[in-house]
Formats: sequence, C-alpha cells, structure tokens
Amino acid sequence: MQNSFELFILAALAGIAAAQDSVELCTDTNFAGSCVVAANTRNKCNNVGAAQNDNISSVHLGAGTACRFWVDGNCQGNSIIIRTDAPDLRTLGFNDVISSFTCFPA
Ligand SMILES: *[C@@H]1O[C@H](CO)[C@@H](O)[C@H](O)[C@H]1NC(C)=O
Ligand SMILES: [Ca+2]
Repeated sequence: MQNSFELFILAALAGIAAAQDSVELCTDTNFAGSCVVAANTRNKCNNVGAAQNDNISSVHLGAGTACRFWVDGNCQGNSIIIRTDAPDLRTLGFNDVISSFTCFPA
C-alpha cells in the first residue's frame, strides 16, 4: 500500500514529464496569434493541425525539451533542430513552413 506522500511524489513526477515533452506552436512571432500546445511529442512524428500548417512563426519549448521540425508532413523534407525558444522563426529561415515535428530531451 502506498502512502499519500509516495502518491504525491508520483503525481509530481508525472506532471514534470508532461511538461518536458510539450511544445507551444504559435502562428505569429513572439508567441502570439493562434497558439497550440502539443503534448506527448516524443518518439513519434507529429503532424501539425490544418490551421497551423505552413503558418507557425514562433516556438516555445517545454522545460528540458528540444524539437526537430520539418517542412513537409510525416517528418519529411528539410528540417531544423530547435534547442532554445524561437520567438521569430524568420531569423532561422523557417517561418510559415513547419508541417511536422518530433521532440526529445534537451
Ligand atoms: C494562420 O493563422 C492565423 C491566426 O493567427 C489565421 O487567421 C490564418 O487563417 C491562418 N492561415 C492559414 C492559411 O490557415
Ligand atoms: Ca505565421
């Protein structure tokens, strides 16, 4: 039987894990416009939703998270790895082109 303290620790660890594999994708620079938080992003390819396809201009990474972004769906085509928050993807030559991504521990 687990005591309440052990359950509290497990819940806290689960919360950290959820945050660490998340990424926020925004259609405007500086994390503005229409933003979507994607969770459970690791160890698989994630296609962005139709409203955000070729429309993402800034990326806010969850704690301890880095991501690779592709210009085509299903993680195909040219790609870029982003390891720190990107408030303006124009500076990386990757504005309004992202269609898919995967994330991993930073
Ligand atoms: C891009 O996102 C904006 C919201 O910031 C939206 O108004 C616009 O329709 C989107 N463009 C496309 C092509 O989906
Ligand atoms: Ca945009």
